[in-house]
Amino acid sequence: MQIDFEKREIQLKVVYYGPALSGKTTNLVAIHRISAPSTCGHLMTLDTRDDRTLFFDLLPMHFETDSGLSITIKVFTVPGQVMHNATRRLVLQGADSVAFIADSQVSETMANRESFLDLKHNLKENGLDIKGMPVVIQFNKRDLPNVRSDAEIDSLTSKGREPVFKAVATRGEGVIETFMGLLRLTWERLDAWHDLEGKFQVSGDRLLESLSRQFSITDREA
Ligand SMILES: Nc1nc2c(ncn2[C@@H]2O[C@H](COP(=O)(O)OP(=O)(O)O)[C@@H](O)[C@H]2O)c(=O)[nH]1
Ligand SMILES: [Mg+2]
Repeated sequence: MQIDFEKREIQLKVVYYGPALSGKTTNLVAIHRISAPSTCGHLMTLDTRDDRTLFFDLLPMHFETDSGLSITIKVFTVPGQVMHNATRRLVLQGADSVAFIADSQVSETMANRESFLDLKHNLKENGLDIKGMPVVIQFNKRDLPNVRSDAEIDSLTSKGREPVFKAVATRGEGVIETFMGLLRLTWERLDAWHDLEGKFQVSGDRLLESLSRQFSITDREA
């Protein structure tokens, strides 16, 4: 995070992490589609022909709160393929929080687990600890057959520390909920460290309210 108290500016970096093809890019595409044009910059995606992210995607977002606080959020994805570990590690540098996008299909259970371990490992390599990092988990592709049951995911949710969201990213369902959940957690953590509320006179609730107005209601799930 970068803070400029005089200019009342905050810059955040959030990372969408997860196994290959779990829907990280699709989440960014949906956020971009639903966002007010004034909020979202150009979505930069670097996909290879076989539909797999080669390097990373970047979606820059910018908005102002009612109290005149200027917030820039850089949303990155990492490439899920095992071979791109160096890129994943690089993208994680300086991250303020992570959305872990899991693939709900039963066949992908192992790939999810390996990617989560890989996240832990790469955080450690960057001198970070997963316990100190705000992380939310999204179980995506809820529309497909042969996915892990709601009961199973609810049970994982109650056992884990991370907030869990269910999504169908291709339809935009659960995408904003995941993103807002991530930002809530990010703000809470940074506020605890830097007293942002005291310094900028803006509460997490007010901030999220300002942000949620940047998303068009019509495109969101009912
Ligand atoms: N059925 C279904 N397919 C999805 C969903 N989200 C993503 N996909 C598809 O999964 C494939 C990989 O998605 P992508 O976002 O490129 O994955 P990434 O490698 O994590 O960036 C694409 O063909 C998407 O259309 C979903 O919620 N449901
Ligand atoms: Mg991708």
